[in-house]
Amino acid sequence: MSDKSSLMDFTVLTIFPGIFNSFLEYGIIRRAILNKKINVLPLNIREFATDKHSATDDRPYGGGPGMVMKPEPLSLAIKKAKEIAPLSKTILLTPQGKTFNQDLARSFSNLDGLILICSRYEGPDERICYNYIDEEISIGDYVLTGGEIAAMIIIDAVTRLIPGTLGAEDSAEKDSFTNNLLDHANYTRPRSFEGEEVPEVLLSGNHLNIFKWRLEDSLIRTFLKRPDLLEQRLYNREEVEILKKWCKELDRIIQTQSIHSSFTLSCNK
Ligand code: 21W
Repeated sequence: MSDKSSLMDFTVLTIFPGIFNSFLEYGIIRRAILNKKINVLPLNIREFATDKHSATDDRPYGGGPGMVMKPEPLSLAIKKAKEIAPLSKTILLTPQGKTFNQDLARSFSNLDGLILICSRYEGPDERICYNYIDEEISIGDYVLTGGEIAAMIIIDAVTRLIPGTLGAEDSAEKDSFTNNLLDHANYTRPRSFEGEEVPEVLLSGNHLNIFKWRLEDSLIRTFLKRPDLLEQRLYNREEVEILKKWCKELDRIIQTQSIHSSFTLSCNK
């Protein structure tokens, strides 16, 4: 059952197209390409250079360190990319962009294609941004040497959200961040490893109890590791019950604790 309309085009503009080779040869990305779910085409910006040295960069007007990406090769490369994949959205990867996250990945996964422009040096001549760019995206607040890894991250995160790219039992719906909960812990054989046992409930075969244990584990882990996520979500009755149970449990611990500390204080008097 091939669905041609769902093929997503990623056209990548870069001066280092070779960086993408191994990325495209493995795992889910490789399978998505083989199954015609995605198309990834790196274009070498240098091939669109207009001067005799095929220069893609030049010195900044106003002086200063670093080089700027020349506008002419980039504009020609973008025009070519739009010819190849006319319905694509054009994205400039830049530290100044909006921070990429799972919500953006989800909205990108519904598009016909993305043209991903990888900057190098100090980035492109600003005039490229005026008429050629739909959106500027960053992958986080740290400094890279160029946009290629950012492009791979976006291709990776978006591809696995395209229906049919993950294995049958592997579903993107239960992912962390899809519902603002971290994954529960996972265990496999052996039952005993370096003196640590697999939680008993997971061996019980009781699927309701296993489901409840995993939900509770997800909530605990999110509370401990990413409490910011818990504030962004809505809770169903079952989750509220789990949270109330902790409140009671913590309350009990606190009560006992305060008795001990007042005891300590009175001893020190
Ligand atoms: C890094 C380009 C630093 C320009 C002030 C003036 C794409 C990226 C990139 C890069 C500079 C992304 C400076 C997160 C990233 C990317 C290359 C500025 C120094 N400061 N997401 N000049 N982080 N980075 N150069 O770096 O192309 S998405």
